[in-house]
Amino acid sequence: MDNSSKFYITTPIYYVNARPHIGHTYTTVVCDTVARRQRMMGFDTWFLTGTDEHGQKIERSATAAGCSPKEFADRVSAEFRQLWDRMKLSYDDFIRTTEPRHVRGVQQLFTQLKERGYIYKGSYSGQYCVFDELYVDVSEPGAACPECGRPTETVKEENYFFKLSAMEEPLLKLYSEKPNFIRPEARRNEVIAFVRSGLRDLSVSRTTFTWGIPVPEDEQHVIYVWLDALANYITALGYGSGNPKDQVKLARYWPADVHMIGKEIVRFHCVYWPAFLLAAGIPLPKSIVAHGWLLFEESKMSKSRGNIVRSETILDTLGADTLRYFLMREIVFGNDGSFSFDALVQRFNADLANGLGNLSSRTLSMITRYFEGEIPYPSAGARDGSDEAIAELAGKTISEFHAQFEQFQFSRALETTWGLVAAVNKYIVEHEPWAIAEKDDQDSRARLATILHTSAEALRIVTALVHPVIPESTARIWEQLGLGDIRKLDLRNLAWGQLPLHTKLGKVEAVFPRADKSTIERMQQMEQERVAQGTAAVAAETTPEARAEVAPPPAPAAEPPAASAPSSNTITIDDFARVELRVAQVKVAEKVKGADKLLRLEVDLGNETRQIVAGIAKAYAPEILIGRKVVIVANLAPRKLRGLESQGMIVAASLGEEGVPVLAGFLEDVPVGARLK
Ligand code: ME8
Repeated sequence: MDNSSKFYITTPIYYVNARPHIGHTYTTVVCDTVARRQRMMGFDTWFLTGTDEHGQKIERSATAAGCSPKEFADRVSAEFRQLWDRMKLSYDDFIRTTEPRHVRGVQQLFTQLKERGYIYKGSYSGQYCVFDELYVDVSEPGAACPECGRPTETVKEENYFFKLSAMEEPLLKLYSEKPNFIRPEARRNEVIAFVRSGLRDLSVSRTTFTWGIPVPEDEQHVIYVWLDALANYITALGYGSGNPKDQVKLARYWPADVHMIGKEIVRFHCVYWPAFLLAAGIPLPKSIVAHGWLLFEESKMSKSRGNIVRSETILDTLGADTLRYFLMREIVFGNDGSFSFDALVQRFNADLANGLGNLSSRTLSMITRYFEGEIPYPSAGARDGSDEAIAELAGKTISEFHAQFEQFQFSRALETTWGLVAAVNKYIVEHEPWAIAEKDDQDSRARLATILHTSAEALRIVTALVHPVIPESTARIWEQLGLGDIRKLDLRNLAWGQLPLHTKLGKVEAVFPRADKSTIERMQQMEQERVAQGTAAVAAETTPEARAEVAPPPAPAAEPPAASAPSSNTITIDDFARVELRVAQVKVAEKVKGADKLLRLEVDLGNETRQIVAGIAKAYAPEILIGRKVVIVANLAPRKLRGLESQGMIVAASLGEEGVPVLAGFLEDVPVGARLK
């Protein structure tokens, strides 16, 4: 991180078409942790988050929910903000793209780009993915989006275009001159390869819907949602305001030090955003840092997959610090990481309840018991090598923690710190201060004082270092140590030996609750209830088409329409019982050569693996199916498609005239092999 005295960090602004889940919480918590530490390191810090509220996707979600886009956006944006407030996240500003300050700023940016000759009018005909809000390079109407596999829509419009092609060379120069502009390295390489493959001009306006920011002086057009959204990073600081007073923040904090994002929006941030800024003559952010995905049941947690976990469930049981600690410790920043309630509780018990919790309650309660609650004096004569070893390790921990944290290696920084926690817990067990306390002689008393002083000093150092990660519990430990308000701590000066002697401890009490199997069950139950409530709410609010996406009714996809039903159109329960519907998990998915509609899948049924050939290639990219649980007709007679034996059929809703398939799935976790009855 750059070492000037200001620090500006941003999260992506989240779409309001989905309620917040722990994937959004992950990015926001990482930024909150970084912002908190920067403040403790003396930086004048500005932390921005917010919501992205325009575009066709939101407009459609609102229509499906039977309300206006603004009403819809108000509701979901408030949910995000309430969650961040409940988690006591330390954001300095929350921007909504429907706010006048943002609208004004985006129009100003558009005008600036046009005046500088980077925007021109032309016509566009091609495919658009509404889900990704992205123009895609596929030619066939309805072809699958290469990013997400959903069917694209044909757009024929007169549009404004941004001269992205002119930015190819300047961007490549930027990436090579500023190797830290995109992190981590793997993402940087992907972006460079993408730009080297050639950039085409980008359509930056739409006329087929209205939920967006009007193009200045040509109000039939609304500004492309990504140009709108990306500008939030400057409009929130006052860019575009006519009033110089509003622009103080812009002068102070821009350029951003870190734009933190998930890896799926790298192209927008690392290609489009710097291109817009270069063209507008606005300084570039210092770095864009992309993290991996939080997976649940092996695939990316997202509303559309229905495999989300809500932060509220964890807040209601184990508290915000537990969730924060888990996200920062368990996920190796930059990589994908899995979430499970089991892993959460295991991590909590091992590191927080038993690790730090134990160190804190043992040390502080022994000081209370044996020294009337005052930090004792560690006399030089009573010291030995083991105390020195702890002091040395603490010093090393401080420098390693800082170095690792600065490199965004949060998990390693915490691992390092917990190395100190474990060493001190071991030191306490080995020295048995409770046994020494039984002896009355002066030497034992002095030794006891030294051991407890050493433990308390190490506890102080750990508490200070991890305050940005688990702010609430460390603030409590700090108070129990008798050190007052931890927010006043300057982390730059943290060193061994600063614990003031004879400090009177505060009231000592356990900081972390206990968790066991019943906690996991409680969380799972809460999730299921939330999902059920959510589904009921969505079902009540949405149109039949949208409902089909939430809970797709079974219909054949790979097969021709079923043989005509009996005239009454009813079957008996016995007829139905003959159809063996089972849950299976996709292990392998690949395109079938020469058949652009077919995918070859290998699915796990629990006790066997089946090959299924399914006509879903136009709606699903193979890679997004891996790990997904699907429903199959398991007792269908095998048949050959393109020379491949299909041993069953995958169940999907069939939408529209073209019969676009939407796979059947479950919102709750279901075991592989389970039978549907
Ligand atoms: O893309 N794992 O908004 P969005 C990790 N509005 N992070 C996740 C995640 C997961 N499973 N799911 C979401 C948009 N995120 C645009 C951004 S910015 C100018 C406009 C986090 O609601 C992650 O940070 O789809 C990801 O990039 C972001 O939420 C996407 O949020």
